[in-house]
Amino acid sequence: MQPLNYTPAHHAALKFSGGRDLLSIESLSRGHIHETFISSWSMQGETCRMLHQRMNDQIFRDIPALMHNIKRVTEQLRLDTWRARDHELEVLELVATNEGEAWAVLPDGAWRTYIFVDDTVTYDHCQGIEQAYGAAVAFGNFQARLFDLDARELSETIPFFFSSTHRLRQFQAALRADAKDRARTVRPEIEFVLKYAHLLEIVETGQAQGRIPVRVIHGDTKLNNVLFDQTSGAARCIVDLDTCMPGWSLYDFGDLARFAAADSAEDERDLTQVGVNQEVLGALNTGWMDSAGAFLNADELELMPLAAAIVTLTVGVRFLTDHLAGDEYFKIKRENQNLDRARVQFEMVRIMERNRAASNSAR
Ligand code: GN1
Ligand code: MG
Repeated sequence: MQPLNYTPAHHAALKFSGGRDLLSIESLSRGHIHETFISSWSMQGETCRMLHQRMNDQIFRDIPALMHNIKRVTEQLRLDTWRARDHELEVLELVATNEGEAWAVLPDGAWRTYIFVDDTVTYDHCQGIEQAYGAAVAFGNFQARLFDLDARELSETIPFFFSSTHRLRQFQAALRADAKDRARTVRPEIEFVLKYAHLLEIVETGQAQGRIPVRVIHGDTKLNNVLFDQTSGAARCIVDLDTCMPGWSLYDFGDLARFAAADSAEDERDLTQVGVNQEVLGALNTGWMDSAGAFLNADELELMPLAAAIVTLTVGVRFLTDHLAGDEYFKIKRENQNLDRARVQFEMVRIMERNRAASNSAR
């Protein structure tokens, strides 16, 4: 009999037991979307760990499509038809349910499980240029390994997820609705979005003109989605494959720069702490060119210097939209957290655009 104090997470984990004994399970505070738990198991004297997630089906409305993408992507990563250069990335491994399914449906939602990758660490703040370079090479190689996967084989699990122009329209709709009467308190932020809105069109215009191709991308290249080896510090595995879907290569580079080159936390309240580390940005650029550089076309290369500002603004617009709508999308732990997140992104865009103007005029 199962103990009475078993939580929904215990019940979910047991769906993936595969004959092992569950030793413990605890929650892991990670990401803005799903709920994550880590469990320990024993089987014939050996112990192992697994990572379980209750998937957010309000955000990912088509769980079968989401899991199809993840299965297809991990399969392709294992093939490595492109032979990503000099790189030994480990591929995230899904654990099937005891019935052999890719996920389990329980009364509280849909759950999936991965093998926990042991002896690795993640970083919310970049530790230096070597690490930045390593992360960029890892993400660049990740895209390279997926180069031969036809993007049409994957579903767009969140419609228009990467579309910056769609994000702008969502922002305008939230502003018109002003459900929480917050618009009057965020006038400077609204002005900022309107002032820089031209950045949001660039990539999609490039696609419409046939210059910017759609590729399979990771879609959430935050530094903390790279697992680094605890001992050697090398990038070992890329996680969070939820948004692996058709998109623009530039967005992966831009999102990596947004996060890894940031001096402050994503939700820093003191804007004087916000900054863009130029050395880190340089190392990210080199790492990306040393990996993804092998397949990027001339138009993508030309837009590289703009990618970070475009994605940072897009993510900032999403945070501000959610603040206006009443924090329905991104989990918050305190009041105004999404507004603070938006402000940090906007401050970074300001800095990035200032630096770009300065380097253009120095030419
Ligand atoms: C969300 O939950 P997390 O941290 O993996 C979001 C990303 C945003 C990011 C901002 C599915 O990712 O798109 O860039 O927050 N994921 C989804 O920190 O919306
Ligand atoms: Mg994510």
